[in-house]
Amino acid sequence: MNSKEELYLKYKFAKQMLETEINILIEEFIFKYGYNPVEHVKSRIKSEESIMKKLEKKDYDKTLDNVASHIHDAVGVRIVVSFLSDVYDIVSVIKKSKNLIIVGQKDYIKDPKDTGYISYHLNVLVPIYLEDKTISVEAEIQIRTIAMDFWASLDHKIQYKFPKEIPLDVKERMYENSLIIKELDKQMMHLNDTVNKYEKQ
Ligand code: 0O2
Repeated sequence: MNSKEELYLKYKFAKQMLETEINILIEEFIFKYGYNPVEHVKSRIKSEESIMKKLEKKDYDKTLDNVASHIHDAVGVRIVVSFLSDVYDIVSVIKKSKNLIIVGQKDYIKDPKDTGYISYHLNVLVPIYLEDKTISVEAEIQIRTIAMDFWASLDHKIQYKFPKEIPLDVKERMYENSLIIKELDKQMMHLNDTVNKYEKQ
């Protein structure tokens, strides 16, 4: 296996490649449809501390081999869009990319997690063209609306605040709020569709 430095260099290259590919796909979409569905795009390489915590949670030894085989989101990109339908438009654009290979997908919009977490995840292989060979690095793309992102940010903060056990009332209220978020996203999408029809008249 590579050294830690080599592994992180691969993650760095994969993040750069993925950012470029996603920016191109979004710009092409805007050119084609005359509409920008994207609010913002954020990318990151998972910190060593978070990677180690995740291995521990999954019951794996903290080895580089295990990082390479069991951490699927060391490189991550989050695309935040305006409306629910935009999530699926962006998913379909990414799936059509000739440069990315889809190796997994999780539709937590159709099947939210028990916590209430709603989002769409795509796992992709990103090609990296080195001097003497081409390698692939896995990355996770999270696509969600602003409302889903709002919920996930607070949930993330709560998880940090209560690393051992989240109080039951907090858990329950977050779950109830996720239902509100889901309904709000539907309402906003329908309202936006209605407004678009007015524009066309
Ligand atoms: P962080 O700090 O955001 O990076 P697998 O990929 O199948 O081996 P994993 O990684 O649990 O297992 O898969 P999954 O379900 O796709 O979750 C990966 C990431 O989704 C998480 O990464 C979070 O970013 C996000 N996520 C999943 N569930 C929740 C949730 O209940 N609340 C929030 N706020 N985010 C969630 P990390 O490494 O757990 O966290």
